[in-house]
Amino acid sequence: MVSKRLTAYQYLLKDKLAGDKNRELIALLKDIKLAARQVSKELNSAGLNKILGDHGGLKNVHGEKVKKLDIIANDLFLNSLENGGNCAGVVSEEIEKSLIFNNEVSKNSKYIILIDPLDGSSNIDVNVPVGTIFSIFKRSSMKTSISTKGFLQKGNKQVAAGYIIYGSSTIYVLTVGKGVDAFTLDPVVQEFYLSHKNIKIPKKGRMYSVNQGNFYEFPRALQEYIRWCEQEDIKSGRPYSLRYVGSMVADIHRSLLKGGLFIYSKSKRAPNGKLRLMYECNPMAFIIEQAGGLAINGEKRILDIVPETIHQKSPIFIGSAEMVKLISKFIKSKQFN
Ligand code: FBP
Repeated sequence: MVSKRLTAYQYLLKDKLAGDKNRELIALLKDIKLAARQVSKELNSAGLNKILGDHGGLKNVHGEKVKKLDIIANDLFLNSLENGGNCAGVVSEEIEKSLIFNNEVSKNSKYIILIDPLDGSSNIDVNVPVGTIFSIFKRSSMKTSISTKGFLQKGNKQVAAGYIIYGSSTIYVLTVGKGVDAFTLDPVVQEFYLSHKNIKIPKKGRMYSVNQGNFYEFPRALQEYIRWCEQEDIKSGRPYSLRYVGSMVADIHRSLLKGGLFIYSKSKRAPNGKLRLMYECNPMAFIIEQAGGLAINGEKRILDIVPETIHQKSPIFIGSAEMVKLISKFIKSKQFN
């Protein structure tokens, strides 16, 4: 019996990105899938190949220790994107400056990409799901060569965004602005097949996700929201369950499928939070909004933030629409600084 499953490529070609004008974007997404398969393979046997642990004492532009697998993932994505010839430049969490591809093919590409090659670094060595997050824009002009400024576009200008979660399965979640679909990697055929079509995030959930270890650093509005989640109230289904993996991709993926609210707030130690607007918050906000959820920074819609720098941070409250609306009420009515 021949399987009628559709690969990610076939599904996009037939459905979400039908038509010749999208061929270059489909090809760019293929380059991303190639690197994702390579990263998945490296992660699956990392313990056997001495690639766990820190990369010497190296620190990235955020002052965070860099893992060997951060570098391996970064190299695999850059290699596939540069040699694929379907993107003109990249901003990566692991590189301080933007990288412009000047080879004959790439320089005429109309797309640029911002990427977190391996999200959830603190979980890499302990076999807890980690991921890759990416955000794709069109170049603001084909007449001029691109510069770092060309990457500083509002999130509502994204043409595609996605993540790959390397967990018990390797799953690739994608939006091209027409809803959200997910594709699961068949490890034998090494192909991503459509497994979840037109995903809708539940309007309401019973799980909240926050690093509660920072509780006393949080604004009072958030402290009060967390206390509210813990209180017993049959009618509203409280107490809610606290679920925090510590990999944004894993915490967002659970919220997308089961409903819930993911929070990485500002705090006394981190006045702008920790997560990066351009390659963590923006792509996740585009995906969750396309699935029917919401994403704010505490004051405004993440996708409406005007970016100033490529590695800037932003607080984020993202997930089921009713839960984001409620925490937004807490923030408006209580002290949030
Ligand atoms: P990177 O690993 O890409 O730097 O990502 C940041 C991250 O690991 C997120 O995945 C996660 O949500 C958050 O940091 C966890 O931070 P903390 O340990 O402060 O709770």
